Amino acid sequence: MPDRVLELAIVGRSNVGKSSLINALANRKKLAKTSKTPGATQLINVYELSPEGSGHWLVDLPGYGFAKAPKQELERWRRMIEEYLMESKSLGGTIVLIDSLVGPTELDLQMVDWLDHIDLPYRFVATKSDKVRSSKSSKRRQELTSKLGVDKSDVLWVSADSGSGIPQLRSEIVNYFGSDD
Ligand SMILES: Nc1nc2c(ncn2[C@@H]2O[C@H](COP(=O)(O)OP(=O)(O)OP(=O)(O)O)[C@@H](O)[C@H]2O)c(=O)[nH]1
Ligand SMILES: [Mg+2]
Repeated sequence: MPDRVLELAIVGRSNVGKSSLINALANRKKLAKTSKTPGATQLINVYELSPEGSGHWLVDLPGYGFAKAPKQELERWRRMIEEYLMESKSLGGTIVLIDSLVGPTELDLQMVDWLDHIDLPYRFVATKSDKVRSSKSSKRRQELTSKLGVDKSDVLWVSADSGSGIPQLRSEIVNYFGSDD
């Protein structure tokens, strides 16, 4: 391990597109395992930004929510995610993913409350923007931001499939890590 590490974790409901987003950011197809079936990511996976040894880590977490797993497994994941978010000393912030089409779920709102409670900063990113028809886009964006209780400009809309919004998110991430130097 490098002497000093700074982490940025990707948080969100199972199937919201966390692992796909990491692949899009890295411009790789199969770096992080993705799946149509919720529960693809079952461990905490760490991706280091270049150069090797930079200590700048993007962290892919298992998702909360409707993963088709035995109750005991779900509970184990929940504890793993919560313990990681609470206890990692080098975690500086999170990206909270919200599905553009589904909008914030009860569990998403609970997670945000909890992040506020433990005082961990977050950035909202809405995933799968390609799935929202352009005629519905402005209404959908308004609904999503008002449910989150934030301004329009507080949510970045991205699509891992079309690549829309990815360059902006990539540059925000570079800035986040850059401010560490
Ligand atoms: N249309 C569309 N589908 C997407 C996009 N991003 C992810 N998906 C699909 O959504 C499904 C779930 O994606 P994952 O990246 O595995 O989701 P995850 O959040 O990592 O899921 P867990 O690991 O189970 O927590 C897959 O079938 C992806 O192909 C996107 O931008 N657009
Ligand atoms: Mg995943």
